[in-house]
Amino acid sequence: MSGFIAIALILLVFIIIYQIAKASELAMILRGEEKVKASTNRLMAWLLMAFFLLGLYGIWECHELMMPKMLPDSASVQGVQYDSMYRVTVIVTGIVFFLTQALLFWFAFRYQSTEKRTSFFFPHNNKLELIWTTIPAIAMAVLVAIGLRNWVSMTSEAPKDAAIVEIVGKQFNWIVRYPGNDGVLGTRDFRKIDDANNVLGLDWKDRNNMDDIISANGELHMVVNKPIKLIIGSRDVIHDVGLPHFRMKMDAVPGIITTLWFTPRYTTAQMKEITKNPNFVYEISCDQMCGKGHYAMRGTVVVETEAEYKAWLASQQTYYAINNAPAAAPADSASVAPTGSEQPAEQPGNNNQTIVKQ
Ligand SMILES: [Cu+2]
Repeated sequence: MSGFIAIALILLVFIIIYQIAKASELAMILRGEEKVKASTNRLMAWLLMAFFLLGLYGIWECHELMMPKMLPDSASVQGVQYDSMYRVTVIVTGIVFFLTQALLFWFAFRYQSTEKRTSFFFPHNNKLELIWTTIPAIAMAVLVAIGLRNWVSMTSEAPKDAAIVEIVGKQFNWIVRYPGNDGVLGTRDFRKIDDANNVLGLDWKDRNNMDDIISANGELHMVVNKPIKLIIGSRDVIHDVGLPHFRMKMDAVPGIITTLWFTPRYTTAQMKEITKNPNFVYEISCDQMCGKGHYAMRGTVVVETEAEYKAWLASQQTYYAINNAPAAAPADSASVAPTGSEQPAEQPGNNNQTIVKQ
C-alpha cells in the first residue's frame, strides 16, 4: 500500500511540474517573454534555496534516525583503526561537501539573472586550477595511504601466538572447528563430507583430526585480548564471514582458503555493559548473497576470559568421539588417536548424531 502511495505521489509531482511548465509557457505568450523570465528566475532562485535547506534538514533527520542504530565501539583492536579512518574520511569529505554545496546554492541565489546584471566572462585561471587540483589530490592520497596501511595490517601474517579456528560456510549456516590440544587442524577432503557424521569431510587417517572439536551450536569462541586467526572456507557457494562488531569481513570461497586475524578487546559480558543491553550477542553475518536462506545465515561469537574459554573447551567432546563412538572407536578411548594399522572405518555406522543444525 505504502509503495502504491509513493508511486502515486511521484506521478503527481511530475504532473504538477509539467503543468507549471505549460502554464509559464502560456504566460510568456500573454505577458511578454522578458517579464515572465525575470519572475521565473526569482522563483527558481528561492526554490533552490529551499531545496538546499530541505536537503540539510534531511541530512540531520537521517543522522538522528540512524545514530541509535550505529554499531557500538569496535570490539577488536584493529577495528579501532578502521573506525578512526572512517571518522577522518567523513570529516574531510563532509567539510568539502558542505562548503561546496553551500557555495553552489548561494551563488545560484545571490547572482540570479536580472535585467541589470550581465554575466561576467571568466574563462581560465591557472593558479586556481592548480589549487583545486593539488589540494584534493593530496587529501585523497593521504586517505588512500591510511587505508592501504590498515589493509596491509589486516591481511598481514597473524602473530605466532594467535589462536587458530576454522570457520566454514555452507547453505545456510556456519561450521566452526577448533584444533584441540595439539593446536593443529587435521586435513579434510570434500569427498569425505557427509551431512550425517562428517560435516567438514575430516580425514580420519590424519591423527591431527582426532582431537578436533566442532562446536555443537556453531558458536565461535575466542579469548579476549588474544589474537585469533580464522581459517575460512566454504562447502558450496561463496559466503562471507561478516563480523560487524569487530569491523572485519572476509569472503568464504569454495576451493580456496582465506584467512583473517584480529584481537578481540571486549568480552561478551563487557559488551553487554557497554551497550547496556543484557541480551547483547556478537554476530556473524553472511555478507555475501548466497541463496534463499542467506538472510538467516547467522552465527554467534562468544568472547570470554582465558579461564572461561578453557572450561568451555574442556566441556566439548571431540568430533571424532561424537561420530565414531563406540562402534568404530579404538579399544581404550574414542578420543585417542588410532595407530597406523587400526584406523577407524571411514564410514561409521548410523549411531551418529548430527551436531550442526541443517
Ligand atoms: Cu549468505
